Amino acid sequence: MVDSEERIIALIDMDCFFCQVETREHPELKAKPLVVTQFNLVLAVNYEAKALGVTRFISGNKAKEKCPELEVISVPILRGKGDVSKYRAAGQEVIEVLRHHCSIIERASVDEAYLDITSLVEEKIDSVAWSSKEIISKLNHTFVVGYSADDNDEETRNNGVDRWVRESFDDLGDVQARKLAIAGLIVEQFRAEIYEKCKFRCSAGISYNKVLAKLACGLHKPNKQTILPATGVPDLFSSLPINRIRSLGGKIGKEVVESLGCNVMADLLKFSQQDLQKHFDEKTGSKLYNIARGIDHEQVTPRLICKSIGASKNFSIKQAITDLDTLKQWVDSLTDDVCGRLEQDYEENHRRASNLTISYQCHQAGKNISQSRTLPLAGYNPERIASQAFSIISKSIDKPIVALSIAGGKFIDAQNDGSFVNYFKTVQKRSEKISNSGTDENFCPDSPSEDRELEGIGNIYFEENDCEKTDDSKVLINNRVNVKLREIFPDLDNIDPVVVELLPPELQEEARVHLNFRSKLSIMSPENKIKNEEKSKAVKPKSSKSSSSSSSKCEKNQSNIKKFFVKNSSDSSSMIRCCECNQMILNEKYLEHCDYHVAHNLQKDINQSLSSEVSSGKRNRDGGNTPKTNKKKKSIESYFSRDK
Ligand code: TTP
Ligand code: CA
Ligand code: CA
Repeated sequence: MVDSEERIIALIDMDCFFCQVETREHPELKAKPLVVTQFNLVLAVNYEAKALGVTRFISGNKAKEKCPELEVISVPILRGKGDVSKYRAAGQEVIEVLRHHCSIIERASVDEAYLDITSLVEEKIDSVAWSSKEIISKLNHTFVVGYSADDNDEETRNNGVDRWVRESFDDLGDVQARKLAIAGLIVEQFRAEIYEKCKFRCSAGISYNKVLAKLACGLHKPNKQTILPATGVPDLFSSLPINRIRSLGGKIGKEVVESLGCNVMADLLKFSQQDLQKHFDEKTGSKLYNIARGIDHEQVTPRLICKSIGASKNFSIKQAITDLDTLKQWVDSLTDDVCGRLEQDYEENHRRASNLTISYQCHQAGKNISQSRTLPLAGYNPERIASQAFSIISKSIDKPIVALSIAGGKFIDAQNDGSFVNYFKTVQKRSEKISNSGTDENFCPDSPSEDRELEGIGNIYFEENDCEKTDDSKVLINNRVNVKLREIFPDLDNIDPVVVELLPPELQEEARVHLNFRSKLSIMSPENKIKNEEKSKAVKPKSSKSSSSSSSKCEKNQSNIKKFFVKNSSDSSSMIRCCECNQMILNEKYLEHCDYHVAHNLQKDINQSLSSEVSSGKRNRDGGNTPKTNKKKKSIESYFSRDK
């Protein structure tokens, strides 16, 4: 990789993207003021509407009040949520164009990508003896920071570019500046080709690193590009608000402003690296120190597909979820959505998510409190995922729930794992009975990803902002191993059906042979899963002795599974850290390891609910106390019966 000081990076961002996608689909909208809304909230505003004072994140009605001739198009709605698949696909068309020219592309959101064009520039600069005149004539949509004032006319823009190119290419000129000029030509070509092939206009920023390229891109829009040379940085930073910098739009930026008293980027220059490291942490301190000087070492990491796939839904306080039935409907809907997309991703990209992140926000004391939990993900079974999500989120149902999100992430290669989706895939989709009444604000679950913090926005970015690396060296191969049943259940006469259900199909098959009771076999069919769980709950505690002996057997089985799946070797090349127990697990055993946790947790849940039912006297279905009918007191398990 090139030394960070010598890189040439471009950021290409589509102009008013959703509006352009809609206009391409409906050419009659061309040149008319247009907004794209989701649940009546304006997400995208075209430049004709912007000129008439329409802004983002207001209601469609308010936008119409401001501009009565405004065209309003709504994002398609699927299962009560905005369906952004067509915009995502349109973004991918642009990436396909760029891929023909550049191999280092990092898709950073639904409509933008970073490109490391250093080697393209080096080839081009040496290919001919460039004349300043020729370069100037080709940089016909380009601004140069420090040479073209902010809101200038075409003549001043052109004069600025002229002056900068001549200075850069004269005898005393700086070689890095010359490279930037050639980069400008390359990006002008890219943008023209994007328009030719996709009919989308875009803007671009060109500089030495990602932070500066991103910043530059926003300086002149639409259909323009901006070069930010090193000489332009000090002047620009002298008046640039802190939050205009990528990664300083969120918490860190706020702290820089509030506790360090910095308003513009140049204010940060008075702090030493040590000061900043002391105030923040070592990494953040040196990052801030560098950024204040226009330095950023972050590489453009080639990745074209998203790093996590999620579905989320926000609710206004008025529409917040306050009962388990509604919660279950939404959890089901989001899970179906995520599983469908994960399955599609599996087909397209031959990878599978190994982590499941369940996030939600509760409204309490006037504030939205975020909660998030990451679990190992053993398969794309909506029933199981919904069950896990529901049991986690339902614990907070005593407070209004204003945001939900379910996402699969930490993808691993699944080239040779054809059975994965088929095995875990559900055969039956849940009903689609969610009403279309929510207001999607912009819930973006807390995420360590810098990009998320800086964009600080909605559902789309939730899944697009950080994208999966396509670096082959990082791809892990996942082969399912043939585990021997006896290694999991040393006593084959005492196989726990709950654990069996979570084993790979070939082992389930074998286990069936050992299970004595036909009725127990039905626990493995999803339709009968809940009924059987309930049956086993009702049967097991009859004698406290048998219950405890069965649970100790189960623990023994589980500890055997655990021993089997946790590798002793220190070779970490093909290992994954389990987010549940933090142990390094052989990649090929990861699926089975996840199953172990799911089995273990399920067993724990069942044991807990049994013991609480026993102690509260509520367990006995045949003749004991009738369970209360109060909605909120329904058991979590009861929500997973299919005929609900
Ligand atoms: P942006 O690139 O932020 O905006 P834009 O392309 O509409 O306008 P600009 O010309 O200023 O670049 O977002 C890209 C698309 O993502 C946007 O068209 C709509 C969508 N979007 C959301 O769905 N939710 C959000 O919170 C934001 C900010 C954008
Ligand atoms: Ca954009
Ligand atoms: Ca964008």
